[in-house]
Amino acid sequence: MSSIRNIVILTGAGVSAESGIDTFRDGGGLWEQHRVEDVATPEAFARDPDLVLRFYDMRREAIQTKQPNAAHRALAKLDAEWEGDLLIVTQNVDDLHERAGAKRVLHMHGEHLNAWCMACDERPRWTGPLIDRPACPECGEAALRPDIVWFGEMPYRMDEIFAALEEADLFVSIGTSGAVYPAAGFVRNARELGVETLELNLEPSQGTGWFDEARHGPASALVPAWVE
Ligand code: BJW
Repeated sequence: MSSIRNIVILTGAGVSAESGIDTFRDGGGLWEQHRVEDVATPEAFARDPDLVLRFYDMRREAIQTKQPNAAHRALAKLDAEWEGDLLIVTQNVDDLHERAGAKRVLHMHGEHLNAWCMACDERPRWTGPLIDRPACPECGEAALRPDIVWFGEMPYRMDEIFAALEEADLFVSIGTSGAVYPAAGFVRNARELGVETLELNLEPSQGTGWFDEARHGPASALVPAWVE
């Protein structure tokens, strides 16, 4: 990596799989007879808020029992030691990158441990359930929803992500199927900008052909080996 100074790392559910957090598409993405595409939408929330809130309450509770794995720890070490620019853009809504010690993390699809108040637009830290419609600690309205980017909603901080890609020398995609846009398009954006690209994934992703290099295997082995 001698000629590399600025790095953008995209992570997906595969990086947390070995911590015991289910991925979306490996097992069919089913939960209570719904595909994630049918549960994680504003329309689903309007149609059946109890179903959607239970889905997220269950997962918010579960992630708090999980621990970072060797892939999270290797990325945190790289973040601590890398002197150039580095940005971990994660599609994951868990907090395992941060709990491993990473600082330069951007959650483009939101965070389980935040709620979003639809009345006052605040995003209070939230570790408990939302199903009982608790009051927003800022404005008192019972208008909290998960702070999660659903299908059809705009992912967060896209300007910062594209600015980082423009400055990058290396783009690394870890543990993501390449099925969900705009993240799935970052490898093409990077290629167009002349950025070197590397995939680290259990198996070839949908976009694997776009990468300059692809290595396949579990993130807990591939990521530490790449970081060393
Ligand atoms: C391992 C491993 C191990 C396993 N080690 N690896 C038609 C064409 C193009 C686009 C669209 C279209 N129709 C609609 C769209 C847009 C839509 C979209 O992409 N839909 C697709 C289904 C086609 N996207 C949107 O709506 C987004 N918004 C948007 O586009 O706004 C407009 C816009 C345009 C241009 C610029 C900017 C904005 C919003 C997307 C929101 C995604 N939200 C979710 C749900 C979050 C809530 C929740 O958690 O419930 O985010 S969907 C879900 O998928 C979640 C994930 O972050 C995301 C990506 O999944 P990920 O991480 O890749 O997981 P998996 O399961 O798919 O893959 C895991 C991988 O790991 C696999 O490859 C395994 O092999 C691997 N793996 N174990 C290493 N141990």
